[in-house]
Amino acid sequence: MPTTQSYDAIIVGAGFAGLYMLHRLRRLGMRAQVYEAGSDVGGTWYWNRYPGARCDVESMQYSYSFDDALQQEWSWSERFASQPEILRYAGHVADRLDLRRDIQFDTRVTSAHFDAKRALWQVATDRGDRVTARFCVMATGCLSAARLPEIPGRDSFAGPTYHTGAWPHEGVDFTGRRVAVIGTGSSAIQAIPVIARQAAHVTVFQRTPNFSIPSRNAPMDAEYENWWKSDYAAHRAKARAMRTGILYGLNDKSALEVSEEERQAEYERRWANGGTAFMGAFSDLITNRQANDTAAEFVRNKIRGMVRDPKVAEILAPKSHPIGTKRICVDTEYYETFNRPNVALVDVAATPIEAITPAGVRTAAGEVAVDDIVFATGFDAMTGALAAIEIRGRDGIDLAAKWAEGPRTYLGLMSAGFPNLFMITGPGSPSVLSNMIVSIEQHVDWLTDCIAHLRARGLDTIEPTQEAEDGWVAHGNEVAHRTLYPSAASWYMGANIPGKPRVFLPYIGGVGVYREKCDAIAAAGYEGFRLGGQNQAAAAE
Ligand code: NA7
Repeated sequence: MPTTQSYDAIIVGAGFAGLYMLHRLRRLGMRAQVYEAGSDVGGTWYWNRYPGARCDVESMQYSYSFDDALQQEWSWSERFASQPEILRYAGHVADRLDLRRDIQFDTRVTSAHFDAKRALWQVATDRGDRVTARFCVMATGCLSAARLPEIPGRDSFAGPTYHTGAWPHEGVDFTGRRVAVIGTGSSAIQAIPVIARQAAHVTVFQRTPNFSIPSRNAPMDAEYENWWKSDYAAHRAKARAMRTGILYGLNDKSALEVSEEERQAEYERRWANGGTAFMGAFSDLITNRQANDTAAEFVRNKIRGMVRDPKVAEILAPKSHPIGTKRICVDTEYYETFNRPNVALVDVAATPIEAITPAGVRTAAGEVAVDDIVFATGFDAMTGALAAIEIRGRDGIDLAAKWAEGPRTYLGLMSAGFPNLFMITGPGSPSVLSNMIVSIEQHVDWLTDCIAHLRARGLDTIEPTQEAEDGWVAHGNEVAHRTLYPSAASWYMGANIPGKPRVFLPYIGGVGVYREKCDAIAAAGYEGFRLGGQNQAAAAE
């Protein structure tokens, strides 16, 4: 039934960000309502149910830290948690904190308009809800707008098609079937080995090869779990100060200052240990091309060693971007999968996909007949979910229009002209370059303190000044261009979406540094923000 209600806050999304936000706002005594498009909590982990889906941050670190009893009582079964286990964890948290009663599922927010006279957000949903709230929190996720490529004939395919980011809940049985997988990003790299073990045949269509590090996933080591749990608070505190919000060994030496022998030994050690910590092997891998080349060549040689057919190995070995400048992948037997007799690789860079036909995929080299197509083609990252909602701030200004040349935010938390509209892990914050849960907790905590600050002073609104926003955008660009990241055509740069402006979307200054900046800004009375009462809000209209 449609409702007409007013709340203190509307939260859009019931992933890890929305769940924690709801919890914190309730603790402030606020009435918050969550709208969630899915039928249950979990966000990314609700939608991405493809075979092999797994987190590439270690499970002991990919969990909430705000509640010690919660982190002590929960046990992860593996070093890297699988999607079903993370989804169970999200459900457990929702039950434990009794969150579901304030979440309306199967409901998409369609618009959010700011009423400057009343300093209220008017929010509408696809279920006919029309509600108002002082605060509107976009907990919509960075990688939640799944994207299908514009390939001619895409909808003419006669068989079933799937997107990794919107996988059927009942699962898919590929037994005896010929499957095409389009894309070789993190999702494909996790899914391909699992699908290949089941399907009759898999053809992988690769446009850009990616660097992937073996996960060395294993059942949880009891001693390791105990090490974390025996001093969780201290370990978490260290993680929060790290560049990525993940506690792992960072070498502060340059790759170029050590001998070839020491360099190779360091790479070997990290390769054997597995996971994204590989990129911490030396301090300058993301800032110095020559240093980066040594790591990239190490991984290329590993690929050459794992893949039996030298031609296939060369196609799989990335050469067009520095390692780490596209999201580094973590896998279980990805490269080895190409040694299987039932797996074929098509180099789409050499022979582009021309069309999808009723029978399969046609490239410049010919048609490959398949029964199923898996699109592992990614997301409209960081801005896609926000752009899908009609968001209008002061004077009817449209957020998507304001961001036509790229997102503009202050701290990745707010955008000028949109009072009381908050983004959790928005563009301009470390977000996807970090352990998402660490960044989510930091934003939610900061935001909760900010709202408490306003309430304690009888203030109604907060919004960034134009100068503060311009300064933050300039700073974000400046820091990004000190690294090798902008040189890759990645989704970090918006390069995977035709027509999307090429702007480096997340903030690369590091989680620890960023947290200090946010805290200093709050301590200085929310420097760079304009705080106001209702009258000021109306006067500024
Ligand atoms: P990604 O990393 O964006 O990967 C998408 C893949 O799909 C990538 O290999 C693309 O190649 C490929 N792609 C996209 N469009 C096409 C067309 N038209 N033809 C051929 N290939 C195409 O998405 P994922 O879901 O794997 O991972 C997203 C993030 O989720 C991941 O980084 C983790 O943070 C979790 P391209 O590189 O653009 O040439």
